[in-house]
Amino acid sequence: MLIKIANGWEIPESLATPEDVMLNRRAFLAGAGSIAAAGGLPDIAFAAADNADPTADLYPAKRNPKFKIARELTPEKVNLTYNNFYEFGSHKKIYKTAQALPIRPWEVVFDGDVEKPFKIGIDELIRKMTLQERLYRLRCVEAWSMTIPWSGFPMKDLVALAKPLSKAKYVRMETFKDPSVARGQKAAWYPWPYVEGLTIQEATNELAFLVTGAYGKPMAKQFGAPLRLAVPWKYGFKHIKSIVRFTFTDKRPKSFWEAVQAREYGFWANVNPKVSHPRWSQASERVLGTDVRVPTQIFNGYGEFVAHMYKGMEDERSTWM
Ligand SMILES: Nc1nc2c(c(=O)[nH]1)N[C@H]1C(S)=C(S)[C@@H](COP(=O)(O)O)O[C@H]1N2
Ligand SMILES: [Mo]
Repeated sequence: MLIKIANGWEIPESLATPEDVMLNRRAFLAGAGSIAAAGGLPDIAFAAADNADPTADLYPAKRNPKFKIARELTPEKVNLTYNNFYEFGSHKKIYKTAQALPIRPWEVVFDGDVEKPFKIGIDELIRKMTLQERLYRLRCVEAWSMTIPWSGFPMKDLVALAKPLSKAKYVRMETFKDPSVARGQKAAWYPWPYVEGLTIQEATNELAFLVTGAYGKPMAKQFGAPLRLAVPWKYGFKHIKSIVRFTFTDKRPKSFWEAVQAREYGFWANVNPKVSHPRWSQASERVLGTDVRVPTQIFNGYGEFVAHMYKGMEDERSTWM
């Protein structure tokens, strides 16, 4: 187990099944002030992931039991209607505007320090990989969290496909850029497109995961379809959405948020409850879909997988920002 079952808010992983999500959703929707009670959600929130998706037959993917969690899954409806995706607005209710994103055809470019640069269609890429499901927690730098059943494949499999040269030390990832569908990209004060980066060591860590689906089906556009990153020991902003390019490089990439405000959002962004954001504490987090706050954990509770990568850097504030 990653987390000892010690507190009342922790439940056994065996309860965190899709059925449980259904039960939770019912309980949540029955609760006072729920969105549904306020008049129902437009069906468009679920426009996700219907049978029209060319990879729909690959879901649900087999769950990998190695990645256990001790929290309930966030109800799908909560997750589908509370998102950060600045391309579609700087607020959390972007699920409707995000439906404008065309996710087929979708090409992904591999370039930089690789044996041979190439481009591949998303369906061909997904079918080269073996999909699995992992239950991961997500801790946003804004001090809220969710638990999500992602489907996808290990990033190390994608790195192997890319065949980086030994001089590559980092992988830089880029989101699509198309202000005609993503109106947020008309905001010229942001350095579009969204960019994120990892070291090659991080990208090939077994936790680093490329997400293609969620809740047992191809993922919804608001989650970052058709390809999004999950690095659960890092703050949410590292989880770049709707990726179109992987560039291997010997230079540390400057990420979108680092370019906006380097003092607040650094390259490493490893979760640490003891290192405050310059404007708020990171000691605890609001669990979306519930009314509880829980203590935040070092590396978001994933230290056993990742702490070794940061040996000797523990005292550097920048490791945590
Ligand atoms: N392209 C892109 N990726 C992004 C963002 C964004 O604005 N644009 N927001 C990030 C932030 S701050 C978080 S917390 C997560 C949110 O993912 P979710 O909406 O699926 O919860 O996506 C990350 N990936
Ligand atoms: Mo975030």
